[in-house]
Amino acid sequence: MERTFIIVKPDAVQRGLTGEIISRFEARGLRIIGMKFLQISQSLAEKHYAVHAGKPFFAGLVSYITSSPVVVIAFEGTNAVAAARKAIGATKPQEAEAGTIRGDFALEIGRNLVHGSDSVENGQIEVANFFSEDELKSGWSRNTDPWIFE
Ligand code: DAT
Ligand code: MG
Repeated sequence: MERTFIIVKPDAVQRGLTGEIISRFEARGLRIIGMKFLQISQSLAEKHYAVHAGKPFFAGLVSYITSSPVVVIAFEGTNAVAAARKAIGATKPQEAEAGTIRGDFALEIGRNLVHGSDSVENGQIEVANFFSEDELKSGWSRNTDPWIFE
């Protein structure tokens, strides 16, 4: 089953939007396989955002993501990566459609509330960066699964 990695970012936790954001993915049908509340270290932030190292916004991005606790979640489901990205909306909140998390709750790129993996490969890598395999309940089943997965 495809996996994706979500961060409910510091601004979302501080603003009391944690439940709202998790519920968007849960209601879509994605199945939680791991979830933790933690403050991301400098080194883990730099690893997670390594693709952006050297860009002008990198220092601010690392400082923001490490500034306060976050909720990290591993989800699995059919097309989990694309489904979560659709629910999140465009990187720049002013371009995000209404009905998406960023389109409904955010205004600025540096306070865009939520991270979601951008490819199936990165989904695997990011889940592994934040969770050990024994912290994941991969493949557990919900009684509702036959009503979500065909
Ligand atoms: P996304 O979070 O939608 O996957 P991304 O991977 O391109 O976007 O960038 C990661 C984060 O970095 C993004 O959520 C906000 C920040 N960011 C990206 N581009 C930026 C820019 N041009 N100026 C400021 N922050 C930026
Ligand atoms: Mg990204």
